[in-house]
Amino acid sequence: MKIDNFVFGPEALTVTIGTTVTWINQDDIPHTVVADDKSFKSKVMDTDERFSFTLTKAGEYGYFCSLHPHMTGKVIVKAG
Ligand SMILES: [Cu+2]
Repeated sequence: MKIDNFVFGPEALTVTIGTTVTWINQDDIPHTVVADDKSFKSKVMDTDERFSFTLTKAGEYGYFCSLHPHMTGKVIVKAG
């Protein structure tokens, strides 16, 4: 997953249980990745920093950037 120009790309990602998702901040300004249900939460990522999280439960995980709450994305986790 990348973060660039205030956008998470792709906006929605579908993975299977056990997948580790990595977000890379390719923007010129800091961003975070925070799940709506707080199941994952990055620190503030500067340019080229990354955050990884392994998804171990099926479901839909909406997330946003806590610095720019209009930035949102979603990870859909399906049983393998
Ligand atoms: Cu942001």
